[in-house]
Amino acid sequence: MEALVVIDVQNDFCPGGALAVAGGDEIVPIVNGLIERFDHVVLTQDWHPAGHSSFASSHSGKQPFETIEMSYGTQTLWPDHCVQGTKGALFHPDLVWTKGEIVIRKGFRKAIDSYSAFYENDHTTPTGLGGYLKERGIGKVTLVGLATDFCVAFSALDARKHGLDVTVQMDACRAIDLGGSLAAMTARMKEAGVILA
Ligand code: VGL
Ligand code: ZN
Repeated sequence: MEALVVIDVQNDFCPGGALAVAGGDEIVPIVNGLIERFDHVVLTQDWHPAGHSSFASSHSGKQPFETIEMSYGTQTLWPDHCVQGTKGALFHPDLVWTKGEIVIRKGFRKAIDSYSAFYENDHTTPTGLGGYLKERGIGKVTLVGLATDFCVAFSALDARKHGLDVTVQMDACRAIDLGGSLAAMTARMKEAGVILA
Protein backbone atom coordinates (compact mmCIF):
# COMPACT_ATOMS: atom_id res chain seq x y z
CA MET A 1 0.00 0.00 0.00
CA GLU A 2 1.00 3.51 -0.76
CA ALA A 3 0.47 6.87 0.96
CA LEU A 4 0.97 10.52 0.14
CA VAL A 5 2.69 12.36 3.00
CA VAL A 6 2.05 16.11 2.93
CA ILE A 7 4.72 17.87 4.98
CA ASP A 8 4.06 21.17 6.79
CA VAL A 9 1.92 23.04 4.22
CA GLN A 10 1.21 25.70 6.85
CA ASN A 11 0.67 29.45 6.74
CA ASP A 12 3.98 30.28 8.41
CA PHE A 13 5.91 28.51 5.62
CA CYS A 14 4.02 30.39 2.89
CA PRO A 15 4.54 34.00 1.69
CA GLY A 16 3.41 36.37 4.47
CA GLY A 17 4.24 33.78 7.14
CA ALA A 18 6.88 33.93 9.85
CA LEU A 19 9.28 31.53 8.11
CA ALA A 20 8.11 32.02 4.54
CA VAL A 21 9.54 29.66 1.94
CA ALA A 22 9.75 31.34 -1.50
CA GLY A 23 6.88 30.07 -3.64
CA GLY A 24 5.55 27.92 -0.78
CA ASP A 25 1.96 28.66 -1.74
CA GLU A 26 2.55 27.68 -5.39
CA ILE A 27 2.61 24.01 -4.46
CA VAL A 28 -0.89 24.01 -2.97
CA PRO A 29 -2.82 23.26 -6.21
CA ILE A 30 -0.28 20.55 -7.13
CA VAL A 31 -0.58 18.97 -3.68
CA ASN A 32 -4.38 19.11 -3.92
CA GLY A 33 -4.24 17.20 -7.22
CA LEU A 34 -2.08 14.52 -5.61
CA ILE A 35 -4.37 14.26 -2.57
CA GLU A 36 -7.21 13.47 -4.99
CA ARG A 37 -5.21 10.71 -6.70
CA PHE A 38 -3.86 8.88 -3.65
CA ASP A 39 -5.94 6.38 -1.68
CA HIS A 40 -4.22 7.24 1.61
CA VAL A 41 -3.10 10.66 2.77
CA VAL A 42 -1.03 11.59 5.83
CA LEU A 43 -0.23 15.19 6.81
CA THR A 44 2.33 16.65 9.18
CA GLN A 45 2.04 19.88 11.11
CA ASP A 46 4.98 21.71 12.67
CA TRP A 47 3.58 22.47 16.15
CA HIS A 48 5.80 24.37 18.58
CA PRO A 49 5.00 25.66 22.05
CA ALA A 50 5.70 29.39 22.59
CA GLY A 51 9.33 29.88 23.64
CA HIS A 52 10.48 26.76 21.75
CA SER A 53 14.23 26.09 21.88
CA SER A 54 14.52 26.29 18.07
CA PHE A 55 13.40 29.93 18.14
CA ALA A 56 16.22 32.52 18.03
CA SER A 57 14.07 34.63 20.38
CA SER A 58 14.60 32.00 23.09
CA HIS A 59 18.38 32.60 23.10
CA SER A 60 19.67 36.03 24.09
CA GLY A 61 21.93 37.61 21.49
CA LYS A 62 21.01 35.11 18.80
CA GLN A 63 19.47 35.95 15.44
CA PRO A 64 17.34 33.75 13.18
CA PHE A 65 19.37 31.46 10.90
CA GLU A 66 22.36 31.41 13.26
CA THR A 67 23.16 28.06 14.84
CA ILE A 68 23.54 26.84 18.40
CA GLU A 69 24.92 23.65 19.93
CA MET A 70 22.20 21.57 21.57
CA SER A 71 22.64 18.30 23.46
CA TYR A 72 21.69 16.48 20.23
CA GLY A 73 23.98 18.47 17.91
CA THR A 74 23.95 21.68 15.90
CA GLN A 75 20.56 23.36 15.67
CA THR A 76 19.64 26.15 13.26
CA LEU A 77 17.67 28.90 14.99
CA TRP A 78 14.45 30.07 13.35
CA PRO A 79 12.08 32.99 13.65
CA ASP A 80 9.15 32.12 15.94
CA HIS A 81 6.89 29.99 13.72
CA CYS A 82 4.06 27.46 13.82
CA VAL A 83 3.21 28.24 17.43
CA GLN A 84 0.47 25.91 18.66
CA GLY A 85 -2.99 27.34 18.14
CA THR A 86 -1.92 30.33 16.04
CA LYS A 87 -3.01 31.14 12.49
CA GLY A 88 0.55 30.56 11.31
CA ALA A 89 0.37 26.95 12.43
CA LEU A 90 -2.81 26.23 10.43
CA PHE A 91 -2.68 24.51 7.06
CA HIS A 92 -2.73 26.87 4.08
CA PRO A 93 -6.40 27.86 3.63
CA ASP A 94 -6.55 26.41 0.08
CA LEU A 95 -5.08 23.04 1.04
CA VAL A 96 -7.76 20.36 0.69
CA TRP A 97 -6.67 18.38 3.75
CA THR A 98 -9.99 16.76 4.68
CA LYS A 99 -9.05 13.40 3.14
CA GLY A 100 -6.09 13.08 5.50
CA GLU A 101 -6.28 9.94 7.64
CA ILE A 102 -3.87 11.15 10.31
CA VAL A 103 -2.09 14.40 11.15
CA ILE A 104 1.31 13.93 12.76
CA ARG A 105 2.33 16.89 14.88
CA LYS A 106 6.00 17.42 15.59
CA GLY A 107 8.26 19.84 17.43
CA PHE A 108 5.96 20.04 20.45
CA ARG A 109 8.71 19.24 22.97
CA LYS A 110 10.18 22.54 24.07
CA ALA A 111 13.78 21.34 24.32
CA ILE A 112 14.07 19.59 20.96
CA ASP A 113 13.29 20.48 17.35
CA SER A 114 11.82 18.05 14.87
CA TYR A 115 12.35 18.26 11.11
CA SER A 116 11.58 14.66 10.24
CA ALA A 117 8.05 13.30 10.32
CA PHE A 118 9.51 10.14 11.89
CA TYR A 119 12.03 11.26 14.54
CA GLU A 120 12.86 14.43 16.39
CA ASN A 121 16.26 16.02 15.80
CA ASP A 122 17.96 13.69 18.30
CA HIS A 123 17.19 11.00 15.68
CA THR A 124 15.85 8.70 18.44
CA THR A 125 12.59 10.18 19.77
CA PRO A 126 9.88 8.78 17.48
CA THR A 127 6.76 10.65 16.36
CA GLY A 128 4.88 7.37 15.87
CA LEU A 129 4.58 7.67 12.09
CA GLY A 130 6.90 4.72 11.45
CA GLY A 131 4.78 2.41 13.57
CA TYR A 132 1.57 3.79 12.11
CA LEU A 133 2.62 3.14 8.52
CA LYS A 134 3.91 -0.33 9.40
CA GLU A 135 0.71 -1.28 11.19
CA ARG A 136 -1.33 0.03 8.25
CA GLY A 137 0.73 -2.04 5.81
CA ILE A 138 1.96 1.01 3.91
CA GLY A 139 5.33 0.28 2.31
CA LYS A 140 5.60 3.11 -0.16
CA VAL A 141 5.37 6.86 0.41
CA THR A 142 5.40 9.92 -1.80
CA LEU A 143 6.52 13.06 0.03
CA VAL A 144 5.58 16.63 -0.87
CA GLY A 145 5.53 19.93 0.99
CA LEU A 146 7.76 22.40 2.81
CA ALA A 147 10.60 22.72 3.04
CA THR A 148 12.43 20.46 0.57
CA ASP A 149 15.80 20.78 2.31
CA PHE A 150 14.60 20.47 5.92
CA CYS A 151 11.41 18.69 6.87
CA VAL A 152 10.83 16.95 3.53
CA ALA A 153 14.44 15.76 3.18
CA PHE A 154 14.85 14.54 6.77
CA SER A 155 11.50 12.75 6.50
CA ALA A 156 12.60 11.10 3.26
CA LEU A 157 15.89 9.91 4.81
CA ASP A 158 14.12 8.47 7.85
CA ALA A 159 11.49 6.83 5.65
CA ARG A 160 14.31 5.02 3.85
CA LYS A 161 15.72 3.97 7.27
CA HIS A 162 12.31 2.42 7.93
CA GLY A 163 12.71 0.40 4.73
CA LEU A 164 10.02 2.26 2.81
CA ASP A 165 10.09 2.98 -0.92
CA VAL A 166 10.34 6.76 -1.03
CA THR A 167 9.61 9.27 -3.77
CA VAL A 168 9.90 13.03 -3.31
CA GLN A 169 7.87 14.87 -5.92
CA MET A 170 10.06 17.93 -6.32
CA ASP A 171 7.56 20.13 -8.18
CA ALA A 172 5.30 19.92 -5.14
CA CYS A 173 8.07 21.08 -2.75
CA ARG A 174 9.87 24.38 -2.16
CA ALA A 175 13.18 24.92 -0.34
CA ILE A 176 14.56 27.32 2.27
CA ASP A 177 18.11 26.81 0.84
CA LEU A 178 20.30 27.99 3.69
CA GLY A 179 24.06 27.83 3.02
CA GLY A 180 23.77 25.26 0.24
CA SER A 181 21.32 23.08 2.15
CA LEU A 182 19.23 22.24 -0.92
CA ALA A 183 22.14 20.79 -2.89
CA ALA A 184 23.50 18.99 0.19
CA MET A 185 20.18 17.41 1.13
CA THR A 186 19.37 16.52 -2.49
CA ALA A 187 22.66 14.61 -2.66
CA ARG A 188 21.96 12.85 0.65
CA MET A 189 18.49 11.82 -0.52
CA LYS A 190 19.83 10.40 -3.81
CA GLU A 191 22.54 8.52 -1.93
CA ALA A 192 19.92 7.00 0.37
CA GLY A 193 17.88 5.73 -2.56
CA VAL A 194 15.14 8.33 -2.51
CA ILE A 195 13.55 8.77 -5.92
CA LEU A 196 13.41 12.46 -6.86
CA ALA A 197 10.58 12.86 -9.33
C1 VGL B 1 10.80 23.45 9.02
C2 VGL B 1 12.44 24.78 9.88
C3 VGL B 1 11.84 24.78 11.11
C4 VGL B 1 10.25 22.74 7.82
C5 VGL B 1 10.18 23.42 10.25
O1 VGL B 1 9.02 22.44 7.80
O2 VGL B 1 11.02 22.48 6.88
N1 VGL B 1 11.93 24.12 8.85
N2 VGL B 1 10.71 24.10 11.29
ZN1 ZN C 1 9.67 24.33 13.10
